[in-house]
Amino acid sequence: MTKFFLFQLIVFFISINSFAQTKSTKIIVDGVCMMCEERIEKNIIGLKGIKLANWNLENRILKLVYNEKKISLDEIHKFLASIGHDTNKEIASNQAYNLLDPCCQYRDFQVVKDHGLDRKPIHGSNKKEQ
Ligand SMILES: [Cu+2]
Repeated sequence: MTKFFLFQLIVFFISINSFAQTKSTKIIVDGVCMMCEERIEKNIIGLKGIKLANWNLENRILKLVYNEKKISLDEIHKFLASIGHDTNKEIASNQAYNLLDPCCQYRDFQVVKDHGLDRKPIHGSNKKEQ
């Protein structure tokens, strides 16, 4: 009986501890279409420590639940930039950006317009706007 109680107590503290390491956050990630959504969500969910990922095309907000002991917010931003998507903290290199499908080129004014969207990219101004 005492042993069982001790066991329960240990299980209780382990679950409290892993709960405390779980954080939720919102990151702005640039993109224009369903292909972007799939690329963002499928790649980020594959990372160790990411528990939930949901990107919204309308407001460009990526909702995340992650384990801060396994991955940092900084690493998440850098990873998103590495797959070609600008975030509110990290800008994708031209090399990574250029690997995106032509229809996903969210820095291009015409591409954004073709998706029925009326907005500027998170970073800088649209390429062909001037
Ligand atoms: Cu896309």
